[in-house]
Amino acid sequence: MHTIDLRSDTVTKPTQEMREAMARAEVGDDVFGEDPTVKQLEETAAHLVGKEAALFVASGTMGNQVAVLAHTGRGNEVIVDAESHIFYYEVGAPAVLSAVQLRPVEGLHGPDAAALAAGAVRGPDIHFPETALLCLENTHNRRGGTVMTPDAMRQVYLAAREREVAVHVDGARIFNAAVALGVDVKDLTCWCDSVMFCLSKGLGAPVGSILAGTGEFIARARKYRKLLGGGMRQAGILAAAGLVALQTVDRLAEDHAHARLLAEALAEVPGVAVDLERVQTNIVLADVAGTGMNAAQYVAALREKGVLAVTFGPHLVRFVTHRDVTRSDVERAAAIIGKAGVS
Ligand code: TLP
Repeated sequence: MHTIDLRSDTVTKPTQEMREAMARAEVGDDVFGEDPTVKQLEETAAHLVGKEAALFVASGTMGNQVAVLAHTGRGNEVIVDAESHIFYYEVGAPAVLSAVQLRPVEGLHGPDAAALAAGAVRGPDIHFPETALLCLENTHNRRGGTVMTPDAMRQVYLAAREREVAVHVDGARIFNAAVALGVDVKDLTCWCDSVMFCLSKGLGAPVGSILAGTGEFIARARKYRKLLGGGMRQAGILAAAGLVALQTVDRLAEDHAHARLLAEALAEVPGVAVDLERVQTNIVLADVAGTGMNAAQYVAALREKGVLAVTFGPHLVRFVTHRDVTRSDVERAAAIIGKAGVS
């Protein structure tokens, strides 16, 4: 019996179609601007999210950090949600690379986001750092894959713009948000100055993310990517898979249906609490405190039975659905989780 890997949507393997596209890809030296496949991916991606230009980067983390570098100056402050990936999971990179200070704000992903954003922007006091940037995350990973609506993003964007603060969106899973909301992704990305999205998560490419924004911003970002050692040469090999990945956006609805199925089954397990309202895309967070196990013990018990998940807090476990888990895998995982030893 094969293991059902629900640790992340990053674990998907490239499809046959991607491998064939990679093998066929026309390539060149992208640092010289000569890789036609990378160019095609960047143009396609920019068009898709309604921005002037885009940059192919090695990872979501690199995309976010290049954005922070390009939007800020030394000593600036960057407003982020207190549970954001940029604050929580990027190894403190804004401090190391951009020499900026992060201002984690609780609730920046919630209904009061615009007011909180407005309140967090610093005034002219001599003691204060200058606020240069505000980052949103959509969907929000640590908040269970929950979506931010176009209207909520618009309000934050307007509040920031009024105060001359740029907005970057960590849209690692922005297409999950668009599909869940039933909107064009542009209805979300029009409310920001720059957006990063990942090709290597739900879209299934082996490697890579996109940073998009104005032409001038992307020109600066390109230089910062080089500074970070992210100038890749015959990267068309990777971009080719990214182009195939971009054609699979609609399939994400399937992952969302699978997550719901799993969440509903988990919610029935004694001792496990799932907030079903927050299961909006492909992520399920389960609080296992009531089982008498902590998250690490629970994850270890699941692993024994062939289901992989990750800890997300002392008692919080995260499950993520993706292309490489089928409906019957999810049903089997649900049955395993419901059984003694793990409940
Ligand atoms: N998230 C990973 C881990 O780092 C937690 C995952 O398994 O979910 N923004 C968001 C919202 C993300 O969830 C991630 C990856 C990134 C950025 C970074 O992308 P990569 O892993 O490509 O650097």
